[in-house]
Amino acid sequence: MERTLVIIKPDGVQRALTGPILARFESRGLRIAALKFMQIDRDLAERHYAIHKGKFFYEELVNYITSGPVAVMVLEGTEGIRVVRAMVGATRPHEAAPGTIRGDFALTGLRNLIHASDSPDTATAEIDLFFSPNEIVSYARDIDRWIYE
Ligand code: FUP
Repeated sequence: MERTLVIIKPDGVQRALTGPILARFESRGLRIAALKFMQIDRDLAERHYAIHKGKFFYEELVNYITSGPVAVMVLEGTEGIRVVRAMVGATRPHEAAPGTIRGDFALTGLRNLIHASDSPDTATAEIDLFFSPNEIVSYARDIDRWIYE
């Protein structure tokens, strides 16, 4: 079981795609371990995107992620980080393959709908940034025996 952090970005919320995107992850078999709806402030955005500080797109990126409410979640499953990244698709929406979330719902520029952790180290740090340990729930679902052999 691997946990990953997913953010449905302001364009995803504004376009009423929170439900459809979350449904894809649930249908795949991933389990929701934490979920909240919030507005990211500048301080949190700067910490989340610290790796991009100084890059030409940084200011726009921080402005975008703070521009409206987001849905933030921890998803878990086998190879969860890699599986979720594959479902999300390429960073640039116009390059994202059909069948991916970005390839099916996004078209251009920064409006790429969703963030997902890209490695185990990043996932741990990002989960820590958005959730305290007592907000993350460990549980089993009855359907898990039909998903996991
Ligand atoms: P991703 O992991 O696919 O969300 O992409 P990154 O974490 O590398 O980048 C975070 C955000 O920065 C992307 F959503 C879009 C933006 N970005 C650019 O605008 N230009 C770039 O060259 C790289 C990233």
